[in-house]
Amino acid sequence: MFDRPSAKSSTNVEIVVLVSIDFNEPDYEESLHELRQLAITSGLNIVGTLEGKRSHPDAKLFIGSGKADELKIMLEAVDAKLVAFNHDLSPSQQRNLERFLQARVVDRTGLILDIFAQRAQSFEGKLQVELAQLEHQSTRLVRGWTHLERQKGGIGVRGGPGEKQIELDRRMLRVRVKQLREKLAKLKQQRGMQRRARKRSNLMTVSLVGYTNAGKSTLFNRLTQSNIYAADQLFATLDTTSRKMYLPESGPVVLSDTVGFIKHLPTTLIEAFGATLEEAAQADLLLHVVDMASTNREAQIGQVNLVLQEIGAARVPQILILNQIDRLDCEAGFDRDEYGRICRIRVSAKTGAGLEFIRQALQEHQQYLKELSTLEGAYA
Ligand SMILES: Nc1nc2c(ncn2[C@@H]2O[C@H](COP(=O)(O)OP(=O)(O)OP(=O)(O)O)[C@@H](O)[C@H]2O)c(=O)[nH]1
Ligand SMILES: [Mg+2]
Repeated sequence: MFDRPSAKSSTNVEIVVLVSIDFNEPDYEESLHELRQLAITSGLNIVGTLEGKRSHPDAKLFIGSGKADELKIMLEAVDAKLVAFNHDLSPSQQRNLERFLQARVVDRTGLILDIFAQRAQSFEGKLQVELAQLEHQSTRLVRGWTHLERQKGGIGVRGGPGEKQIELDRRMLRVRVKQLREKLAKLKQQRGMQRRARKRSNLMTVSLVGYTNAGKSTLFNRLTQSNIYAADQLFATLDTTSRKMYLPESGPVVLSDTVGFIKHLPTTLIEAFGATLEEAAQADLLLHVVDMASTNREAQIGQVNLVLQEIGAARVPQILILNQIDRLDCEAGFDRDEYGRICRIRVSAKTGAGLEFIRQALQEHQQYLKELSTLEGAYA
């Protein structure tokens, strides 16, 4: 993986310069902060950040020729061979920049895909990431790779599982994409079968959804007494885990933890992760976990709802879980909506405060579903 000595710092970590342009967006600072986290999570060492303001991207070099000159000087000064943009670049912008800078350029999507490639654990997860990487890259294959000497890479930050593909022609790429799609379709079928079996057994299914790093896995562990990986990093979870959770009065429900969302979650990823994300679309109830202490929480809630819409989960009933209240001066508790249903719960997955309200809400929802099916039965 680490095969380019020129682009490493003394600690053997690849160094990167970040580029972020303010197009007058309200959450610009947050998105730059997020880019930093993405780069760090991806294992890169940030040695500089170039910022600028523009009204719109430059068609050829995205940042314009003046800024590109500045960037080139900066790269030479710190001897960096990798640049990460806080934006999505067109294939030709990426190509032009790489030629001009004599460095590799990744965009925001490329960085996210690189993290996913490093994190993928399950067979299905790996296939999904490879598909997303190939789809992101397929439009970029025409680039003249010779201008970057004989460096490897180009898919992801330093070449992920798809690295070998860059050498292949488009036709082989298409064959691989087709293969991956077929394999994933099979896995999707299996998932569907498992889901139907669960439905037959009448177990209520609940999915944890939310912005990355909100605390979904920590909450999942608490509620199901499990010990899955939770960490202070973006996209700690990629694979869906489902466990039974026992409610004191009404017995088991199935709780699923899954991949977190982020602003501009690449559409290639949403497509590739379709089967995993479908878990949420098919659930009886969503627990939308929010980091209540984040200054950007309203925007994050909006982003998550957008993705839910895209994956067809917008109509699944949702309870907002305002997590991490221990970081604020806030009491655990809940609110009900105009129909008397619990719609918002304030908890701390870390201390366990308020978890009884989640159990109560699940119990009430289960009761509600039972009444609904009795009613449907009566009118059938
Ligand atoms: N203070 C505090 N920290 C929390 C709480 N819940 C989670 N965390 C921390 O937040 C970080 C992220 O938690 P995770 O459970 O991995 O978050 P996630 O939503 O599963 O994140 P991804 O899988 O990366 O999308 C970890 O360092 C947790 O320890 C909480 O209630 N209070
Ligand atoms: Mg997680």
